[in-house]
Amino acid sequence: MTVDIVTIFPAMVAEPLKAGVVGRAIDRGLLDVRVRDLRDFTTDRHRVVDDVPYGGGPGMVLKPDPFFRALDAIEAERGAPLTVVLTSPQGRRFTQAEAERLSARPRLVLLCGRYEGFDDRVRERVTDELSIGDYVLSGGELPALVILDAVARLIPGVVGDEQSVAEESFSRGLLDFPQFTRPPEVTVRSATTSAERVLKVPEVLLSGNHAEIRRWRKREALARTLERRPDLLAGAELDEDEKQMLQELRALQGVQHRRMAGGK
Ligand code: 9D3
Repeated sequence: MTVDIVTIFPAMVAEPLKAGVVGRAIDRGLLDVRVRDLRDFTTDRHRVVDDVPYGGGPGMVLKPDPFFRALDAIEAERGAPLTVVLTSPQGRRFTQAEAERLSARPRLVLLCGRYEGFDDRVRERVTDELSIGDYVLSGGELPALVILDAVARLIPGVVGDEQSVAEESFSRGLLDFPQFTRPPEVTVRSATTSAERVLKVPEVLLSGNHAEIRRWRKREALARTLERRPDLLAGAELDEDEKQMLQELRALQGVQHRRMAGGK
């Protein structure tokens, strides 16, 4: 897959690309990423990328023509068709399903916004407009990195088996089960009372009984999802065993809630 990131702050995205899963995918030739400075596609002496909004108002707007020239250059180099993603607060929410869709595209372009946004005519060459969530950022560079990270790990060979197994629970629509590693006991001091407590790893994980461990993990993943993200359960793919467990957990949770509320 080829990815081109167009930004007025190339340094903001270049460094993070070298680290972790994405960096390794690039080193191994599974991913070909180029960061392009929008200013390189201006034609004036001062390399101006922004201008005042027509109709007045505060702030600046990114000019359309540097984007058009950047897209022409990318298409000449990479070929057509391009999947052109505009990062913007007005976009559809970026989800795992969107990441899966984009990971099947051979040529991706990520356009990063700044200031008050883009001249609306840029959208003429955009195939997808995406937001990463309902909070205000100062530009599209971090969203572009978020999108690339989520997409890259879905490219075959980028992430080893072990992580794809761990990811199963999320793509199935559940939160992860709790994880533990050595040592089997740790002493912690409570943040609030300063009292010392010895925290043990759940017995079942030390038992070596793998069937029992699998069931425990299923149940914990379901319990956490029910507690923290019940909205996910509507879209989750559950087997019969899990549906049964969920019923039990719901009954239990009902009891706990009535207790907490001090109901009679
Ligand atoms: C909707 C807010 N706009 C009206 C005043 C101003 C504005 C705020 C932030 C315009 C652009 C930006 C920069 N943000 C992005 O480019 C952006 C973004 C975000 O802020 N949150 C979540 N996802 C994204 S994707 C791109």
